[in-house]
Amino acid sequence: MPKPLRTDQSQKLFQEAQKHLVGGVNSPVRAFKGVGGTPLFFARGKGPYLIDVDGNRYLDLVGSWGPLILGHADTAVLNLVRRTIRKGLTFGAPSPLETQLAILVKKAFPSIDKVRFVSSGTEAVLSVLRLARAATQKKRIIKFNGCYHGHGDSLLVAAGSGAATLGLPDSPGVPEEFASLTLSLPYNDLTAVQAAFSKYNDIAAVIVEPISGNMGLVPPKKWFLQGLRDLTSQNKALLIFDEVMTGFRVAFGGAQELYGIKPDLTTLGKIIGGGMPVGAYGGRQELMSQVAPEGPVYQAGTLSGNPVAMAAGIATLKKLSDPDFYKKLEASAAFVEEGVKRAIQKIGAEAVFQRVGSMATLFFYAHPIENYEQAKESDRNKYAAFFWAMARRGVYIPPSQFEAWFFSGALTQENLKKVVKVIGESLKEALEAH
Ligand code: KE4
Repeated sequence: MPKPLRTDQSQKLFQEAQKHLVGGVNSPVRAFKGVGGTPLFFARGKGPYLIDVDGNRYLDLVGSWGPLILGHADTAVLNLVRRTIRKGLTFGAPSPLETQLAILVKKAFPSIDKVRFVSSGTEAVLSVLRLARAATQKKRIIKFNGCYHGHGDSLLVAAGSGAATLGLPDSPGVPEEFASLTLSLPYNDLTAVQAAFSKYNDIAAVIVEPISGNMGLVPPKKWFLQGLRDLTSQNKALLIFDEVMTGFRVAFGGAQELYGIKPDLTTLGKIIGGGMPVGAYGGRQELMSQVAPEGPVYQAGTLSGNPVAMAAGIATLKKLSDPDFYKKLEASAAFVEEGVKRAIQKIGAEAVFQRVGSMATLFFYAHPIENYEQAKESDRNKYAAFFWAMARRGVYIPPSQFEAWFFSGALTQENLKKVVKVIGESLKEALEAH
């Protein structure tokens, strides 16, 4: 049995942080409400490792919630950022780096003719919804239960991720007039989408996580995405793939490459900033040309396209454009999946491991999870015990059942073997405790 985790420094820092920062954090899921205990404060990361302020070292399977597909402090990324930062931090004016990153994004996403960079995934989603409403002259939006698209008012309806972790899928402060224009339907339920289109003739768009990571990892049913493509086309609504998490994650061209579905609009974030704050939205010229200054749909941002953030994104996407990268990453994640499934079987655990590419989640649930209603039934006490059992053994997974794990290209075969071993031991410990 591993020794208890020393968290004195994290506790001290958390106490101080709570006096000045709301909940001591700058994003709710970091407060560890989903697993209890003191949130870990980190001092640094290098390659596959995170080191916390008490000196505990972890193999990191969170990767800052997705951006760090190359691992921490990647040399190529840091070098280009260093070279860029010497020339200044921001100009509030165009710089060549923005065009460079846009070209890299378009190379990976043929559905995108024009890109607009913003500073977060939330901002990308806010902007793309405004564009969709303007382009269709309709108001209603369809989303799916358990999917999280950032904290924009229209989207905080039956939201996943941190909202689900805190049990606040609908946030106070969102006027019911806004919420009433958002229909949230069960994920993987095409009948419900069909019924909505039969009932309403003012649906501007369907926004979907093509692979849901924000209720834990829930893949689309084989026919789900094509069904959404057909229904939106038939009903003159736009299909928006929110690929903030899946873009450059499950394939260089995201879920739309993996499944061969062409959305009308796409949102991106996380990996395209390489660890710096970047979001983006893009799509066909006829849609994007409606955005200011080409068109009347207004959207702006002081630090949009920030050169330093662009540099981190460029260095990251250049490394990802090596086709071998995803082959190796798939082999790593498949190795872990195979080991975990063996452990689940050996222990006879009521648990299921779901994975697409290098995104995965282990649910404490008896059979495969297809939607949020099922995800909510998973045993969160067991997950919390599992989280701390893993942390004590030096592996850091998301502090919430409703999040995806992310494997990075920095994990070596030796690291992966340790991950599999630790998961088996932690599963046993969590199940013995509950
Ligand atoms: P940001 O505003 O957090 O950059 O992106 C919002 C967003 C939009 N769309 C999808 C599919 C997302 O997953 C996210 C953000 N993801 C969460 C993690 N599940 C961010 C972590 C957090 O909230 O602290």
